[in-house]
Amino acid sequence: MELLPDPCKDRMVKACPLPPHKPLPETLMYHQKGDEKGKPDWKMLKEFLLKEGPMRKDQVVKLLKDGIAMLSKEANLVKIGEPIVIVGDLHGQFYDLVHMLEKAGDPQDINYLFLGDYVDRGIYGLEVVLTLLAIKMNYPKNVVLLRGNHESRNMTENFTFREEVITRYDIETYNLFMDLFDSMPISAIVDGKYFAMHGGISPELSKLDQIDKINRFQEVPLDGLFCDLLWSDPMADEIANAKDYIDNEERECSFLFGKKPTKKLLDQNNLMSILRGHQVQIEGYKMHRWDGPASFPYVITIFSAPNYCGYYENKASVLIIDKGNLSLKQYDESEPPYRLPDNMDVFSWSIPFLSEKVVSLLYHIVKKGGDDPDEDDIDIGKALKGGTEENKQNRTLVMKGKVRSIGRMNRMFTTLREQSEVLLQIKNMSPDGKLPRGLLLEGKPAIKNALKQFNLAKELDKINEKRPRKK
Ligand SMILES: [Mn+2]
Repeated sequence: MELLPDPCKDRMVKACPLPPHKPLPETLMYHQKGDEKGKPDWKMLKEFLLKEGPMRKDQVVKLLKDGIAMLSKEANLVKIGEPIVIVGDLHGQFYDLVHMLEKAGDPQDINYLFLGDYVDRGIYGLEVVLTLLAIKMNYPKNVVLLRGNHESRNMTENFTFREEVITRYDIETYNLFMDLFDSMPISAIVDGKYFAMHGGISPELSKLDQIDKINRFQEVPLDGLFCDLLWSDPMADEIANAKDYIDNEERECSFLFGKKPTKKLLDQNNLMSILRGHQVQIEGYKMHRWDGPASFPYVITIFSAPNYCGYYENKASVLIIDKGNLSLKQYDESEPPYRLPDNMDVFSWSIPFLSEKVVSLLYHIVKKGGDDPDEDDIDIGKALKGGTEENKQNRTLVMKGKVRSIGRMNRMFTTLREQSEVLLQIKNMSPDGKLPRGLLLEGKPAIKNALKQFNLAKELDKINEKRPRKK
């Protein structure tokens, strides 16, 4: 393994391999012989992308076009059997996806159902989608990629994925990603017993065959059955028994669904439970047991992005169904090796250091000798007036004034640098890059308790759960 050069012997991460500088040749990206000939070598591609290897535009375009052709053939409601791993929201956290795949099992041995929200928030949406496509191309019947509410123009424009694709490629590539999202199926039946989708059920849904009548090859509508399947949420346990459906105020679209309509739909279609993602959970999952703590859950929420947005400190999990048994696999976050704190670019990261050093250099040049400018009470006004006979003395005073302001600037830069990592972290959570108001004044939240941190993150991030208004 070729490692990054370390001429000063001070590299922090010594085991960091050299990122590939050339795209993967076609002969390595695609299997060349046997039954797999012509299919993407997804393990090779995954390893290459893990090292932050670059892909040419035509390689991305080919994967997307083949993906669109493959996904377009599927029904709106796909059927898949067990043993199976069910994966919730990933949100561009590619290193966590790879870690999960290692933990949960090779797709050649076990089926996979992904519940959507592959992109936005995290910065590796492209890697997540392309790797999942490459896996599905190898096992088209054993891997299902459902569409989440973030797989849409509306969401990717308001969050980060559109920018991610346009920065790395162009608008044409972005439009192909959108065509791919339009072709993703919207729900699944697992093992004939579980009804899976990204969001939840809809007041418009009574029979499952209604789903296959939807025209899914379009942007997710603002209301109706298609919208609800990707956007609705289950009610909080305390109120789930009281109401059927109520408006989903947190999302500003779709509904919250309660126990009665859920039970009715499950009973009528001979199903056990609803499996869905869409909501971050501190343990990576939630069992919505609306008949009491010992009962079988009506709904299971699965969330598979650990330490969501780098701030929630939540665990992630996947649900495994094998021989009729349900089990959960939990995992923590994996650090991307090539990233500066909070995905800062090298300029934003280093400018505070640079300014601090330059100012401190200036301070020492101007200061001359050993006197501390803060100790003297300098009358700058008098110094600036400067009569001719006092000229020499006044020049010294002016100089001292300058030294003192540089000293102040120096301290400001130090504070700025110390605070900038924390502030950037919080800034990354809001899609428009704006800081939540009031937070700057409070400074760094000195919270160590994970639950408190989780609840704080959820509260600050609430605005991002809403459906963005049309521009
Ligand atoms: Mn979602």
